[in-house]
Amino acid sequence: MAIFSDTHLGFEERSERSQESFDNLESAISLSLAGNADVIVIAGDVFDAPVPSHSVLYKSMQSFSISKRKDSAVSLKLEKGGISRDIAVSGTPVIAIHGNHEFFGKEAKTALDVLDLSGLVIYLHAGRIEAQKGSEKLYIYGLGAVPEKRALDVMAKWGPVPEKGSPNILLVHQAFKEFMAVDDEMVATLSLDDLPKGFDLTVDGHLHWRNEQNLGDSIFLLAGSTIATSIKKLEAQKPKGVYFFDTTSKALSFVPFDVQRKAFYHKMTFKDSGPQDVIAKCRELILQDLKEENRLKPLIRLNLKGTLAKGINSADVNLKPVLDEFAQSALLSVSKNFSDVSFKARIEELAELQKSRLSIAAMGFELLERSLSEAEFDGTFPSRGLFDSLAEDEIENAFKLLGVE
Ligand SMILES: [Mn+2]
Repeated sequence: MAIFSDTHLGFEERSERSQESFDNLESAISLSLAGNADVIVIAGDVFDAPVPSHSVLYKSMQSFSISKRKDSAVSLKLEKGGISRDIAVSGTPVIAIHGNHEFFGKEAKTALDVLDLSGLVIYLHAGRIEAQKGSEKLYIYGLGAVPEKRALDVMAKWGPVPEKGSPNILLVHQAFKEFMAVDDEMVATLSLDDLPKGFDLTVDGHLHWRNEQNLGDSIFLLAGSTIATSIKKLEAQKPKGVYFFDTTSKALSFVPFDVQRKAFYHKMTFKDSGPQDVIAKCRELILQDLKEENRLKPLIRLNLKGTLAKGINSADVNLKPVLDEFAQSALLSVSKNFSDVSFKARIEELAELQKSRLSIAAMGFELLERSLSEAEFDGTFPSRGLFDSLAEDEIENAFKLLGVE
């Protein structure tokens, strides 16, 4: 079985990366066929937009049609809501669940419904597929993305029960608490502990970096995306590609794409720096990234933090000449998060902790004061008022007290 996720077809439809999502899907399917996969599964966010344009839909269908180049010996049966029906198989079947990007209400038909009707993809949601090859059976359960707030309830209500004596796979597309940073806007209700028991492998999409983890006898796999969208540190470190799950040995392996765009992420922390220091450091890192062999223009993301010299503010650091200099050789993005802004982020982080029911009061006034001193504020602001505002979840008021708006 071949596994990948988050193909985000149509990503940046109008930029110079417009072909990349399709090229990578084609690479993923080609690798799957070369690896003799009987079935291909995708864990959601097949499309980047809930309503893809006709040309995105057309190109997607073209790319998926590659799966017809090699026949698989499996027969498939869909079981959902007490009904069971055979699915006609041609080529190597592709089974997909929807992600948060392509779901917009129970009643509406999604782009995946269109692909399902065309016979290019089998769209699975809140059901299971029995895949049979000779005397061997495999069960693939799938639950498309649901709003994070409801994920825990929906999972419990659906309550998939794995089939004894056969390998069982579960496909989901949700955030899991264990993988979320405190300051992340994606709030999770599910923990790994909430996963239904007895599955040999759970595949999760959504989080675009890859990770494999053993949970007792089962494996929890973050499949990762096939394309870098927003570049996070975790994502930049690992190449994109396809996983293979051997249903007999229960072993997982990974095959990277032959050609892929490299991504570099740099968090740089400055201290009392002037614009020239910042610019020089940025150039140095970009040049270093460009020394590597890059068959496609690499993505380079610079996250600038820390403090600038007295009297210098963020706007004084003009990176336009650097961006222009490397426009032909890299896809650069820079975010300037120097002290004032990062302080705001820190307050938001504290507010987030408060929301997650770790009360501000429990964390203590002390922690807040430490955070404030790290942010190098001059100590003339009303700490206690700020503390109270945060404890009452009055974030606007907290910003006001600090003059950060
Ligand atoms: Mn996604």
